[in-house]
Amino acid sequence: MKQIYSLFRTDGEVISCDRYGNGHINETYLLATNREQLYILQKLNGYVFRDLDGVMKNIQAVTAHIRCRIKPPQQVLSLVPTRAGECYLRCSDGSVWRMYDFVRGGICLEKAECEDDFRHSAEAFGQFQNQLADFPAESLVETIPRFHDTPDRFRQLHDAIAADAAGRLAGVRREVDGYLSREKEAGELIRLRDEGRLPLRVTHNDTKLNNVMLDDTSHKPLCVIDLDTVMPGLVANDFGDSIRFGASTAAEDERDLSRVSLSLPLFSAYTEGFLSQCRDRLTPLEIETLPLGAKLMTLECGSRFLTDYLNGDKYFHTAYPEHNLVRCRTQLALVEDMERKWDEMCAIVGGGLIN
Ligand code: ADP
Ligand code: GN1
Ligand code: MG
Repeated sequence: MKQIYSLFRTDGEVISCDRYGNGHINETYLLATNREQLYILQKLNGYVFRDLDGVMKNIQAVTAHIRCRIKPPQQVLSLVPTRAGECYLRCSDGSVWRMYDFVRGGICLEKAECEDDFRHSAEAFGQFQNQLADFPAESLVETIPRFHDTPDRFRQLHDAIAADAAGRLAGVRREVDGYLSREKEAGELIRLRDEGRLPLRVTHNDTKLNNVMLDDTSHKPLCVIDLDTVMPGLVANDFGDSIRFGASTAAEDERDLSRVSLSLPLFSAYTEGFLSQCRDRLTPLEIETLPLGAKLMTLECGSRFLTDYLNGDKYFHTAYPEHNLVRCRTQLALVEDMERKWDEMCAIVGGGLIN
């Protein structure tokens, strides 16, 4: 690793470099120097992101835009340049590395410790929406084409079923049926977008709780991180992915499905925090479709886990062979619970029915 990190402009000599965090995509390391500086070093995932130069251009532009709009103590990700003055390093083997200042005084939670934690994460993503409201969306590179095109995700699931590349299909018929029986609903948000009824905005697209840092003492919003997927998208999807991950009563990879359900108090806290920051910017239909975002992002993410399981775990980092299967089961259980609690979810958000 030394030959990598020594090419960045760190303050002081690096004295430790250890794997860090729980992301499913990049390879993340925490670096400490003899001057007590901390840095995050990441090897970008070139299988997931085909245009790494585009990813880094987006991040540079978006962080520069946010930097002018935040109020202390809030922070924004800050790239550490290479000694050659570039914002990332491309090695001779094609791998791409970047370094960030470590966001001090912050924590990333895997699970909200209380409703207020979750409300604060919602405020962070609601503010993020505001900070980028006047960003020129057309200048952004689409870092993963059709990232939240849920019908396209189902097409990928069909391809994986047809190929059965890892020979795992026979063992997952029940899960396949669970997802395919909901395929019809998958296109609802895309349809409203294509009909011009839902606007495209600059969205984060990966709004998991561990992609936001909260102040480590007050737990107030501190910094939105993991900006690799900032692209034009739908607000309902940003809202929905947060709910999928953070309003579940169990971890994304819980094996005991009886522990998986949607917490309505957490759903309510997130709705309140998110809308407190950006309600005025949203159209009535955008607000009305927030629960649909929660259901479809959960359905979509689960179908992606199932697809990756069938493909032989090529996309998401896994810790054991059934990891993606376990994840796809929790997502399906969560969708089922959202279906049971649908009326309550809609009542919390407070909208009529979509036609
Ligand atoms: P992935 O795409 O793999 O999820 P992330 O960019 O989210 O990668 O980073 C993984 C984890 O590393 C985060 O969840 C967070 O805990 C930590 N992390 C990333 N960037 C920073 C930073 N600048 N300061 C502190 N922690 C960070
Ligand atoms: C990945 O990078 P990370 O771990 O924050 C994935 C998301 C999924 C999530 C599921 C670029 O997020 O889309 O919802 O895993 N990110 C990418 O936990 O595919
Ligand atoms: Mg992440």
